[in-house]
Parts: sequence; C-alpha cells; structure tokens
Amino acid sequence: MAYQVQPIIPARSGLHFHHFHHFHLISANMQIPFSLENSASPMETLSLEGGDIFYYPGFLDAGEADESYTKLATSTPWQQDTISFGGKPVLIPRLQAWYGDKNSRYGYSGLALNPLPWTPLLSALRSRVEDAVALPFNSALVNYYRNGQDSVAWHSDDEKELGSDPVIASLSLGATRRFDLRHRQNKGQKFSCELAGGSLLVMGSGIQHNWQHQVPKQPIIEKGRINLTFRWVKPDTPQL
Ligand SMILES: O=C(O)CCC(=O)C(=O)O
Repeated sequence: MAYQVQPIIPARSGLHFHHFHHFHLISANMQIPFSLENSASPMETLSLEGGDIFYYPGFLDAGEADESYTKLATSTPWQQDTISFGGKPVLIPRLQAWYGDKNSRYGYSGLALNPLPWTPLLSALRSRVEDAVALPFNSALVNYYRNGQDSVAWHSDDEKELGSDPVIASLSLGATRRFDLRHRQNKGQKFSCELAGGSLLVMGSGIQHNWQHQVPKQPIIEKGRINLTFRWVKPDTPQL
C-alpha cells in the first residue's frame, strides 16, 4: 500500500494546527505507523488508494471543545432513530440530530431527515470548518455516542443528495474514539486512527466512493463523544 505525505494548507484557513501523530495503516499482515515527525506541515495528510484524508488535531482548543461538547450534549433535541437493516426496523446504536439550511433534506437506510435550523453554536462551528476546508457546507449530521457501547457500522456516505464525490468534514468533541476505514473492493485493506476531542478529519474526494468507515464499539469507554459531519447536500432533493 502506497502512502505519501503532502503538506497542503488551504489558503483561506489562516489557522494554526499542531502536530499530532495518530495515523496507523493496518492490513492483514502489516501495521505502519504514519507520522509527520519530519514534515513542515502542521496538519496530517494521508493518501489512500483512491482518496485523501486530512487530520487537523487541536482544530478547537481544549476549552472550546469541552464547552461545545457540554452545550451540544445538553441542548440538542437528540433522537434515537429507527433505520431499515436487511428489511427490518432497527434502532440506531447512538443518538443523532440533523441540522441544515431549510432545503437540505437528507436520508439514509430508509430514514428521512428534515433539517433543524442552525443554532448560533453550530453556525459558528460551521464557519470555522468552512474556512479551514475552503468549501461550503449546508448541513451537519450530529451524532452522540453516549459511551463506548454506541457506534456506527461500516458504511459510505454515498446517498444521492450528497452528489457523486462528496467532501465531508468531521469534527469530534468529547471522548477519543477509534475511526476505521476499509477499502470497498479489498476489505483487507484497512486504516485506523484515534479521533481526539477538538480534532477535524476531512474525508476528501474519492473516499466515499472507494472506502467505507465505521466507529466501532469500545465497551471500555465510559465517556460520551459528539461528532459533527458537515456536508453539502443538493438543495431540495425529494424525500425518500
Ligand atoms: O462519528 C464519526 O466519527 C463518524 C460519523 C459517521 O460515520 C457519519 O456521520 O457518517
């Protein structure tokens, strides 16, 4: 598996990011620590087969990340929605809320989501993320993993309203959780990292087409985690 380091800093970002060395590539018989120890770049870029991932540790400082986590945990109208899995209704193993511009409807696995209006906190976080990534986002899926028993199963974010090649920016708050990717054709080809509170992970062009991702259960973890995936959905896509 080839990988390379690309110091890419979006021109509009104006933000300073610290080094943080948490990338690991894992396949059936190898584990390669991914480190930018000698790179001049303040963020980490991982080129996978068919797509790039960018990791911004310390995107929010610890105080800001903690405050945002507490505010979201206590004030979001969380729902444990039901999806269709193998034709059967199943409760998702986490809580969620869908925010966005008025016309940014979204759905997956038989579930239709109408956007809640942006709150001041979510609007501010969205602007920060848009500046860093230099792309607009009109919606965010906010997931609450109450503890290590909560999870999200293997999937790609490839619903039609996301367009053919979405770039998705994923902001993590609260407990550090493992994030896995596996190649869609060659499922033995895997990549894992730890997503720390305050970090931003960007799944770039090609990733949703070529890779699936999951947040596995980690029963030992007692603390909660909130993840916001900022997305661009095609406005006014008809509901399911
Ligand atoms: O919690 C995460 O880091 C990932 C969330 C996710 O997979 C999604 O919203 O599609």
